[in-house]
Amino acid sequence: MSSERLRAKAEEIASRAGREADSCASAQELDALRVRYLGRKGELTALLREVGTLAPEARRAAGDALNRVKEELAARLTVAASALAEERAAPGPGRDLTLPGRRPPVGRVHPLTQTTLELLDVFRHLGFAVHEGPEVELEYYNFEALNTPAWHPSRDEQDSFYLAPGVVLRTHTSPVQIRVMERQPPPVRMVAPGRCYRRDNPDATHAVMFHQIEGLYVDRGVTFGDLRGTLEEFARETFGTATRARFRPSYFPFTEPSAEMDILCVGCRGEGCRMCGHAGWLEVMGCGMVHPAVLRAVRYDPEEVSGFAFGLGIDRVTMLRYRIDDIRLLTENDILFLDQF
Ligand code: 2U9
Repeated sequence: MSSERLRAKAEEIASRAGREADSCASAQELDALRVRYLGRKGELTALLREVGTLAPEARRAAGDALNRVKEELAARLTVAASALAEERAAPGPGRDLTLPGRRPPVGRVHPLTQTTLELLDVFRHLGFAVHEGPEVELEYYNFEALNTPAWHPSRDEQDSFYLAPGVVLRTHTSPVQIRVMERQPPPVRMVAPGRCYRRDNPDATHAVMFHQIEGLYVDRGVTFGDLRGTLEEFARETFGTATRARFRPSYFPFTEPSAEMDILCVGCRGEGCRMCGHAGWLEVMGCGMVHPAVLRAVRYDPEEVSGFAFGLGIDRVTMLRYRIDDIRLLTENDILFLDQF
């Protein structure tokens, strides 16, 4: 086909498409027309492919001409579409403009995020800086530096997600504190929020991806008393001024001595209920004095400084606050569930 022939054919197609566009009554019809003429298998697109069959010297001019026709038709269809939309919006029979508009669905801040932001406000109020760090961590920062020796169970394949030799999805946010202490001399007073990963069998209280806030205060003369005072104030500001807390001995490789902090059950004020498993107390966080081996790992002198550290599960605090009994609800994206917050 000669280039003149091609050009004439393109014009003919475009004007036919234009006429059809004027008689389209809906956006859907217009879209169908757009596909029929300008789509990958469209009539005009097919013609453009013919340009390749022309003699080389005729190709450029013909190609430009056909592209111009194509762009003009595309513009015409866009104009037709907005004219249709305006027409649809215009007052007319059967269209009651006094009807209220359709309120666009408004999202919510996820309950986990709400809790995280509130907890971070409490810690900022208690003088803690907020630091974040990588979720994909080096084994050294996630384990070694935290006095967790190679034989420690948490280092086993089945407990942690290894991405490569020496590279693991962090199992806690403690590596962030190590990274901060490496680049900052004491005093250090910080919290590190974020996602953590552990190979776990998901059930109502365990998820392979969960959220933590861990905190640390290292300075001269920091005592367990400072730990208690700080965490009891945290509990009052988070769960209410009437909150009572207690500390039970525990064990973590990176703290010595270690403890669990419980609060009087917010459901039954200690009487015993389903929420606290009839214990009257709810375990909310673990804590302890930073192990000297950890201080040495970041070249702090345990003779000079001491520190306390703590860690809490944000998912758990969120479940306590909103009386949620299955952690999976927090990540299943069920709009009916999320709409409550
Ligand atoms: C450094 C030194 C010590 C952080 C600590 C805990 C106790 C703890 C758990 C809370 C809920 C993990 O998600 S959870 O199951 N964490 O109980 N975390 S002490 O100790 C540190 C951190 C950093 C440098």
